[in-house]
Amino acid sequence: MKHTDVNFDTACIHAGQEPDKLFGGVSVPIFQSSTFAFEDADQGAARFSGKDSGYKYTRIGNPTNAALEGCIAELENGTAALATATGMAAISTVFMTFLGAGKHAVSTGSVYGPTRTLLEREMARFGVESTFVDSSNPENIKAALRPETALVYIETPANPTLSITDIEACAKIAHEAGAILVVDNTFCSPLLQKPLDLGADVVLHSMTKFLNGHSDVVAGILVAKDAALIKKMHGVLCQMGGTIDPHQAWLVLRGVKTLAMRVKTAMESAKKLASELEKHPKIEWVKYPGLPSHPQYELAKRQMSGPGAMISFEVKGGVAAGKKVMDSVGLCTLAVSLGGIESLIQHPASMTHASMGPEARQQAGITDGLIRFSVGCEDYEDIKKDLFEALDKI
Ligand code: LCS
Repeated sequence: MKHTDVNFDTACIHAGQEPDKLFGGVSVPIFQSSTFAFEDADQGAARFSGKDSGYKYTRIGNPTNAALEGCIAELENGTAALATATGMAAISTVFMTFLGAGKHAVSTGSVYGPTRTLLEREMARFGVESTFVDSSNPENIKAALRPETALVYIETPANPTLSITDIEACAKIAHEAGAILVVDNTFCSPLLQKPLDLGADVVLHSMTKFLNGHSDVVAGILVAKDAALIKKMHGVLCQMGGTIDPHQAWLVLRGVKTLAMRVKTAMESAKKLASELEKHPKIEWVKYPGLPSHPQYELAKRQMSGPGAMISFEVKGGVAAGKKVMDSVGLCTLAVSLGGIESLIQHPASMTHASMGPEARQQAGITDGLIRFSVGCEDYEDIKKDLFEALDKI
């Protein structure tokens, strides 16, 4: 049953899932099996030749993984999806599928640190060239295109600058140049942004974040409207080996059931916290897509159905003062990652984006004093009290 005729919150609970055919279990069973028995040798051969679509080996496909893929494909308004062991496994699969010696990629400069490092260092070893631009102005992407550009990669809102990129404009630019547009939708989740509807060819997530939402799983996913793109990436993933484990897939399925309520709760707190922070005397600046002071506030309103739960800010007194805040929080946890039910605070320049190096960070607008706050689902007053008491310690 497709769930396209129900509201998003309902689809989070049901999409891709039917009661189990054997016993009627309401929760999708965890098929914790690496391999699947064939009735006879002919059936085994038919499965490997593709004549029989039954399961054969979990690196290639598994029913629990398929339920999760069906669920996220529906939530993103795609037709097919491919779940991966981590978000980086999804990103490396898309790069290994659509890039190769002599090809060129254009990417948002401010992306998750290892994504940039993967393109800049590892893909470069295989003859792939990459150009990083401030994609908040799509003209910068256009200017960086080359005849050999095969892939345009954007992250919006970007980690950790929260810069916003116009997906529709980038899709047009990429397609005119014969390239595909890949969008990392991790910061929004499909509740707030649907890149495939805006023309993106592939949307991906670190499901470690909002989709799973409980800081207890690492996982990733790729989604497309064109199932042929997913088939191509599936072929590469099967050789590369970054398949998700079925137990992990089941945990994400369970997490997704509460996606809409978690993101809405965290976002309501983030909206209040961002405007309170902006007024606070010890704050230098706040970047949050829901504040009119955000440089792409109008675009964010148009492209996203809500401003999300991620806030970046800098305190007066720079890095030393920022460290004092991070060392002083109690309820909020000093840890990387984001999108969990717990509020998390971290320092990108020395943590998530340290691998980029100072020059790339400066070019991407990631200042040394930037603090990233992932607003969780704790009571708003408790979050505010904890953070504001930490600010008082400066
Ligand atoms: N894309 C984005 C936007 C991310 O923030 C991350 C991880 C990834 C992809 C990679 O996903 P993973 O392989 O970790 O599942 N971001 C992290 C962060 O900001 N702090 O810790 C991890």
